[in-house]
Amino acid sequence: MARYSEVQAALRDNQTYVSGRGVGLADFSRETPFRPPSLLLETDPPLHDRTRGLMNRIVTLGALRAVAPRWQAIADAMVEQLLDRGRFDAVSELGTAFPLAVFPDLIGLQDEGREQLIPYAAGVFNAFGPRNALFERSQIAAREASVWVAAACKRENLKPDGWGMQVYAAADRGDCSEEEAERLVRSFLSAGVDTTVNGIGNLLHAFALHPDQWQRLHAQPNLPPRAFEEGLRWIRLAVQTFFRTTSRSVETPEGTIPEGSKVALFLAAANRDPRRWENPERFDIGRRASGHVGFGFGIHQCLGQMVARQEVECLLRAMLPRVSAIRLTGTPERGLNNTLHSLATLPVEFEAVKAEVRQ
Ligand code: OVV
Repeated sequence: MARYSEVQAALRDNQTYVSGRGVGLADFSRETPFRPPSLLLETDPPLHDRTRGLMNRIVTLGALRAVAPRWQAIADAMVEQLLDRGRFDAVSELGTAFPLAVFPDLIGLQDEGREQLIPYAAGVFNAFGPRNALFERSQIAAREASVWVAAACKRENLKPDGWGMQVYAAADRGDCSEEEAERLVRSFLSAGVDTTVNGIGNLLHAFALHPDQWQRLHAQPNLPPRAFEEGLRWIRLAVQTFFRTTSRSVETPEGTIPEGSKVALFLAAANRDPRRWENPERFDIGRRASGHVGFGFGIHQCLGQMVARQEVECLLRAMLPRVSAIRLTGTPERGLNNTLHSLATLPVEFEAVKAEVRQ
C-alpha cells in the first residue's frame, strides 16, 4: 500500500494488520525472527500497551526539556566549528556527530564504543527487508557492534541517571521483567540513532537543494511548527517502509488480501501521495504538513519522535543565526539500506551570516 488513505487506514486497524508477526518482510509465524522480537515494534496489544505505557512514562517532554540547554550548547559549538572549517561532510560531521553527542548520554550508555550504534542500526534496518546481499553484508559488518549493544543494554553497564536505568527501575516496580527491561533498552538503541542520523542528513540536503526555503525560514522570528512538519514530510523520513501481516482475509476495492499476507506500507510514498498533498514533490515550508506518516500513525507511532524533534530543533536554532546558506560542494551519495532512506555523504559548505546582521 502506497496511498496515504490506505496506509493510514491499515495503521489504524492494528487488529487486522498486526505487528506481532514482524514488521519486515519475514512472517514470524513461519520464520524464526533474526533476533528476539522487539517488545514495542513487533508486538500487538495487550503486551504492546503494557510496554509502550512503561516507555511513555520515561520518554517525556519534561525529561527532554531538562537536557535541552546542554543539547543547544553542543549544537551551537558544532555549528561554530563547522563554519570555521569550510567544506565538510554533513552526514558524518553533523548528521552523525550530533546525535552521537547527545543520545547515548540521554540513555546513560557507557562511554567506550558508542560509534558501534551506527553499524548496529544499519544491520537492524536491513533485516526488515529481504535476505539479500545487503542484509548478509550488514550482518557481518555488525557482528562486533551487536555484541557491544547486547552488553550496553545490561543493567550493570548503564549509568544511574539515564533512560536505560529508568527501564530497570520500572522492572524493579514490577512493571516488566528484568529480561523485558533489557530488550526495551535495546529498542532505544535500535530505533534511536540511525533514524535521526538519516533524518538530519536528509533535512540538510533538502535545504541545500532549496535555498529559497532556507531563506524563508531565516525570515521567520521563531521556528514555525509548519516548516518543521513539512521538512519531515518532504525528506522521505528515514523509515521508507514497514510491513504488517493480515490476521484475517481482507476485502479491498482492488481484491482480496488473504489471511497471513505480508503487506508493505510505503510511508514515504504516502507522504507524497498527490491524492492527499497538493504538489507533493514541492518542498514548501508554508504548507500544512501535519498528518504526515513519517513517524507512522496509530498505536505504534514513533515513541522517540520528541527526541528527534528536539535534536532537529537544537540544530536549526544553532544554524539559523549563523548560516545564511547551505551550499552543496559535491554530489551527495546515497547509502544503501533495505529500509532507511539513507545518505552516505553530503559534501557541503556553510555560508556565514555577516557579522553585522548577527544578533
Ligand atoms: C522503530 C524501530 C526500529 C527498529 C527497532 C525498533 C524500533 C525496536 O523496538 O527494537
